[in-house]
Amino acid sequence: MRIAVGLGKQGGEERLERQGVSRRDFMKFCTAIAVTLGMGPGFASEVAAALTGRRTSVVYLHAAECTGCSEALLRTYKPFLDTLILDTISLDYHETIMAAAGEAAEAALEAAVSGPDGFVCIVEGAIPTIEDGKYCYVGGHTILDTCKRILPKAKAVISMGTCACYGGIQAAKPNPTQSKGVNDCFGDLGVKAINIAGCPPNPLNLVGAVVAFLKGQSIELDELGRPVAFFGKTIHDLCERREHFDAGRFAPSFNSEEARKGWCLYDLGCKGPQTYNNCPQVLFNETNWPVRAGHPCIGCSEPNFWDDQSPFYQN
Ligand code: FSX
Ligand code: SF4
Ligand code: F3S
Repeated sequence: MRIAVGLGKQGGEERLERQGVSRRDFMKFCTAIAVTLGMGPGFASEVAAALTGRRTSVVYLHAAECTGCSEALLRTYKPFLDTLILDTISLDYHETIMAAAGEAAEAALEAAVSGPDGFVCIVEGAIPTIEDGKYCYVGGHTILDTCKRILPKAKAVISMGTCACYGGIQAAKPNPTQSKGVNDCFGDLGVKAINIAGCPPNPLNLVGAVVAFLKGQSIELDELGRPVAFFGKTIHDLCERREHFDAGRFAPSFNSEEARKGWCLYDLGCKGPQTYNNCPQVLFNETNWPVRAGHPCIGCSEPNFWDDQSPFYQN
């Protein structure tokens, strides 16, 4: 089946076709991204054109983290993001999913960051800084040094996940490795990363930011560096249990009939009122989000949430 979304033969049309991604699935995905960006479903073809135009080199660096961000990215949607990103954007370096290893991987990184057309850099994980960053080595270099060398050269830097944005669990007290987020660490080198917060973040928010960049669209950020289009409202304001909160109907326990009936989880520890993210609108895996599944929001898109928002549960 052909993918006719108004792009040149050099674009993603043939690449997606080769991967067996149908036009219908691809356009469904583009509609979801357009809606995530707040552009409305009518802009799906613009999103498609951005994603299937000239390939943009993307370098994805792993620092100190659990790899949950990449796991979320790889399992999210149809067409699966690895197909889309590997074949549409040019993901030239990603330690978890690239075939190359050892010196070949190092060479791929060097080639990507010295190409004539520049590159976008995505960072996942926090940057350990104590003792010259020796608690996170990749390929014989500390991630601290690698980021210092690479990030200032990138056309755009995106922090994927709360660890890269603000330090995450690595920076939780007592933060033995003195881990920091990307902007904290490299702001004085002129790095201004877009923060796609969440632990893990929603992959559609990452793709939305990449699409906005490819389209040359300006991305409005809040004071914590997060795109307002994705992080402009609280979980509480978007929550489907909200009418129960407003009516004073609070579930008394996780295993209660009231919790199953959709009553509010505030008394069980929900941090939705102080957490900015679009989970209720965007969902994970087209399926669900924590509060609908009966789990309180733990505030995972906020700085220092491991310290500041815990205890996560009350009973
Ligand atoms: Fe894990 Fe990513 Fe959390 Fe951090 O996620 S899901 S610990 S934000 O860097 O891999
Ligand atoms: Fe707000 Fe949480 Fe209750 Fe939803 S479950 S209405 S986010 S307090
Ligand atoms: Fe995180 Fe709360 Fe969403 S815990 S995934 S911001 S519902």
